[in-house]
Amino acid sequence: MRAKTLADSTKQSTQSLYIQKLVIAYNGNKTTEIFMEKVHTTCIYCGCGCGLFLHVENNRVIGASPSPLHPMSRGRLCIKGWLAGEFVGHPERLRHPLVRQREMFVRVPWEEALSLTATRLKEISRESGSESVGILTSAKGTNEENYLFMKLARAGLKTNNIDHVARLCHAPTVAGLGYAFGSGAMTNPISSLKEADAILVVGSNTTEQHPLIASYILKARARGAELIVADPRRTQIADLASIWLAPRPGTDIAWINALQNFIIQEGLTDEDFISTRTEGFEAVRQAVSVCTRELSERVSGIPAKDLKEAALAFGSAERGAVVYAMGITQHAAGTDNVQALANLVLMTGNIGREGTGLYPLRGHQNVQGACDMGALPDLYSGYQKVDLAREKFAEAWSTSLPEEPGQTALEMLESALEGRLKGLLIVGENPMMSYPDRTRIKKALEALEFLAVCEIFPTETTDLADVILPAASFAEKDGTFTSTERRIQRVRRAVPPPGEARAEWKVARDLLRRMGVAADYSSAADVMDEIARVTPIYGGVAYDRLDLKGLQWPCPSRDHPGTGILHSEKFSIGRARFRAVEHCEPFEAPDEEYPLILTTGRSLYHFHTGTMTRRTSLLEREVLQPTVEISPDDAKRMNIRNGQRVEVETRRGSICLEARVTQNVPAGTIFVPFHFCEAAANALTAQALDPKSKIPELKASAARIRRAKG
Ligand SMILES: Nc1nc2c(c(=O)[nH]1)N[C@H]1C(S)=C(S)[C@@H](COP(=O)(O)OP(=O)(O)OC[C@H]3O[C@@H](n4cnc5c(=O)[nH]c(N)nc54)[C@H](O)[C@@H]3O)O[C@H]1N2
Ligand SMILES: Nc1nc2c(c(=O)[nH]1)N[C@H]1C(S)=C(S)[C@@H](COP(=O)(O)OP(=O)(O)OC[C@H]3O[C@@H](n4cnc5c(=O)[nH]c(N)nc54)[C@H](O)[C@@H]3O)O[C@H]1N2
Ligand code: SF4
Ligand SMILES: [Mo]
Repeated sequence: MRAKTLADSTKQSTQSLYIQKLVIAYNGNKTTEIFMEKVHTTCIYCGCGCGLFLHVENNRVIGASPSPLHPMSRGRLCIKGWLAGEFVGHPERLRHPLVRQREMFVRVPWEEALSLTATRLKEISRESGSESVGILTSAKGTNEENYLFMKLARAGLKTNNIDHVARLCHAPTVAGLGYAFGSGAMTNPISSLKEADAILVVGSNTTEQHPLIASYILKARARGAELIVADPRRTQIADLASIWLAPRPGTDIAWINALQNFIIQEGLTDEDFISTRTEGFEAVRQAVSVCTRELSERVSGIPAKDLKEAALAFGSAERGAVVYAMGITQHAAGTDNVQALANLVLMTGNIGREGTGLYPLRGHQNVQGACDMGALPDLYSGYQKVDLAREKFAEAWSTSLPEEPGQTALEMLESALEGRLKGLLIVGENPMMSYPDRTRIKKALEALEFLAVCEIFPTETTDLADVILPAASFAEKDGTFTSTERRIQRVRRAVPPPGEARAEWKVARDLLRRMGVAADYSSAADVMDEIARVTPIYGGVAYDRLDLKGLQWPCPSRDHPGTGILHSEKFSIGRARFRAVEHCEPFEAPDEEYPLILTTGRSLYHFHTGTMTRRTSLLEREVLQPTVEISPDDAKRMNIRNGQRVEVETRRGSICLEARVTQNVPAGTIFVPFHFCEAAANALTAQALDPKSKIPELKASAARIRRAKG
């Protein structure tokens, strides 16, 4: 008998766009039926926000595949997306609530863990004041979770001490573009990039960190668009560029101002746009008039002729777009860096049209959403200021709310060191690995009287907790994520959580109730309904509207289709604001003792502190061990060979790892990714903060390197 092909024997038993049930009947000697389900959801890793299906068999995730109809990813995923399901079923998942008893973690019922968390935080707040407690919430969590933890801090604990890793990421964007445009969000949809005639990419390793966004940039490049990349390292996107500018880390304002000066001199500004849609240009014109290309060359190391070429290419483009990420924001001058780029797109009139715009690439898959939900010490959901919106929220939640803005993430930990902050709840962050100056962070967390951590895996941070609350992962709960293009998309429960692990919207709800705040939610959709009621930019969002495409905010009402391009007619603040900025040296300049600049970041295969990607076999196989990138010149001078073990040291600490000698970093700069606990980059970094946004300078520290002993 002819063996049946898979096609013969595959029946689609139900077919909806979101959940496809397949019955595969294998017809060999006997018939075996396998039930497989494909559940449509959103990738857990980066801010691109690709759509994918999780494949489920016997209540286990067995794989993932791209969503062909997704408006941005269109049937494509990067390698992390294809493997996004693997960590879900990992045997090390946290399965039960745990409480520390005499240096041991002991399993306790949920009731006990929740009551202990609520009681301890409330007790501390009663005894030492509400500013002695705080919450760090998660850019890995859903919007609904972030909203409820924001509510828990404000309504439950009566504090505005609520923040999350956006503080280490795009806080300068929220502050800088909030001032310049009235909104810190990406101005255009990702797809708009393919229509640009010139794209300037600054401090973004786009092909590795935002692969799907890179695909749109490369589409424009293939069409003949100019691609200018400014990165001290020769990244893949720098390699593909028409012009590569390699500034010394921490010198971007110097060259961006000089670029603007040349654009102004050449008459390449958009005078009409400047006069009708902006204010404050004259001050910028004056400030940059002294920034010559020669001066920029001395400060940044970028040859004057390359800068001229870049200025002509960008300035003469009909549609110019500017893309940036951590190379711009993670500096003590982060907010000024962002403003410098805002000045550039404003003076060239590159805003509000297809193919133009300013693209801050949000990192975590839901860091945009966590900010939108008001997991920030000075803002409620939808960027409503604490002082202006307090009464509105007090009425909506039928409770009293705190007046003073709270502390930012690093300020909270600094308060802990000083004994002022005593109780902390951390939801889905791993500060022991991701925050700068690890020794100091450890001291701060150890100084707390009470620390609760809600996580999916044991981490360096859960090690220090008094209570560990096991969370459901993205594959095990309902909710929404908002991607970097402001696209609010569904996350769907595909499998049950392991053991007793729970979706955090339930955890937050139960903590709210224990603190006497009404929390009447029976599903994540109920939470979204409340978000929509109190958050004008999410006003028209409801689960029944979030089909395969999601919705881009602002979406103020049920009949509003969502917004692709922002600021097309006018800015929410009326006119956009120029602000003059000037270069100042990074907090820690290299010197005789520490002659190199250490810059830190990421690689394609791993995500941050590695909790998920280092539990994904194919990804872990790609990068066998941590390395420090060093230029051939420096390596020769310091007698270091490729593959040798070296010690990298700063004034904060030292780590040992393998040297990778490469032309891709310039002489004088070394690069270490922060994924690896065995060589934690944040043992080296400092807590030098940008005064405007309180982001730490993670991209420039003075360092030295030598062959490791033994
Ligand atoms: N694979 C993977 N993807 C990710 C992540 C991950 O961990 N792994 N994380 C996500 C998150 S949260 C984020 S925020 C993004 C980050 O995405 P990116 O910001 O693209 O990544 P980074 O490696 O932090 O830094 C980007 C580049 O900045 C350059 N740089 C350093 N200093 C300077 C400087 O002073 N000036 C300029 N012009 N450039 C400089 C570095 O050489 C580096 O190539 O990635 C997201 N995507
Ligand atoms: N030196 C240096 N340091 C940096 C940076 C840098 O470039 N250089 N970049 C900074 C930036 S941009 C960022 S965004 C931060 C990232 O810093 P973090 O956000 O602290 O890093 P992650 O490893 O992504 O931590 C997220 C945690 O959430 C957990 N998790 C995943 N899903 C869930 C869930 O559904 N629920 C719960 N409760 N937990 C979950 C994961 O296991 C993981 O431990 O690092 C910052 N630190
Ligand atoms: S590009 Fe980002 S969102 Fe898309 S599959 Fe890769 S990690 Fe996931
Ligand atoms: Mo980030």
